[in-house]
Amino acid sequence: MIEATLEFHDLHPTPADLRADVLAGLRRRPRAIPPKFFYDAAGSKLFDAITELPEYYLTRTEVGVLREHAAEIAERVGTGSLLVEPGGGSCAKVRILLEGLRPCAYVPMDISREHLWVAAGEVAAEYPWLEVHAACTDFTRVMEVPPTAPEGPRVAFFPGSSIGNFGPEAAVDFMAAVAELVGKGGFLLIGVDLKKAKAMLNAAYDDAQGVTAAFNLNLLTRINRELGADFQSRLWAHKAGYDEAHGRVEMHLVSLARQTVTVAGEGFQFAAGETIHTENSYKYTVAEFSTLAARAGFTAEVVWTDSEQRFSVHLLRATV
Ligand code: AVJ
Repeated sequence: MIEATLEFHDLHPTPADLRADVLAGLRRRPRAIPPKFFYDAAGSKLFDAITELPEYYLTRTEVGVLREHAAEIAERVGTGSLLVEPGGGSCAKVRILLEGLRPCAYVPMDISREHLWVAAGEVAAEYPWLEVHAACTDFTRVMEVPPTAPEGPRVAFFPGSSIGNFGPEAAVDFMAAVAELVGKGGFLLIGVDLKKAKAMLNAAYDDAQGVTAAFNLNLLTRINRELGADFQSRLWAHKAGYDEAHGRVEMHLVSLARQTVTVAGEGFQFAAGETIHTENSYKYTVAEFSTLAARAGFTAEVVWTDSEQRFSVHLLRATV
């Protein structure tokens, strides 16, 4: 009988960051709060519900591409690697890769502590041969392999088009940090959503059931709870849409009235119609993304897409 192996590391406490980033974001014009703060326990659950919506084609399309090419991915990457997943969250997609890759260890990193704890425990129980070294961290600040993890050729897995939350320049910086993490010859397997008709993008971020709206509005509930704020949900609305000029879907929270909100003791005035920008989701062509990857020190080994060219999965190799 093999014991499940789960090591849990808290690399980074987050409450102070929430306060500083939210206050700075509300003082700024236009006002903006970083999307990483969506993922408290309720937000992580709402995001998982989004991935199952009929309009949110991203997850099921990417899963299809990964399944179709899992054998080739394993062949190209080889077994025995150290598999690192920044933003591993619910650790769902990695299951497609585990049997083929047979990594020496899996390192999911996520900002959502409870969510990561549960998900990493499930992976460890399901794959008794696998060492799991989970790290609770804001990977946009601290991206380190925990000291208990074994050595092995490193492979980073960054699915879901999470890269789209960064602007192009920040995406290059992030991927350059990943290149450093995996080292020369290391791999990055990354999912990137593709540019497409506006109607399909708009529907994916403004679903009929209102789950994405609840996900966006949950940010205010979280801020109320954790920063002692007094946002009233009924005075705010979800707004999302594709901005062709920037090549990104923007999400905002719209103030439905002229109002004052107190956050951590500080008063903020909002005009009716004023927004808080909560997320960008950049969309790329395969060529555009390959150019960014090259600037970060990666070359494309292979790029796969689904038959309708909705979503791409790039297998990149670090050259520096
Ligand atoms: C997890 C960042 C990839 O941008 O599509 C889903 C988050 N926001 N619906 C995305 C999200 C609204 C998602 N990422």
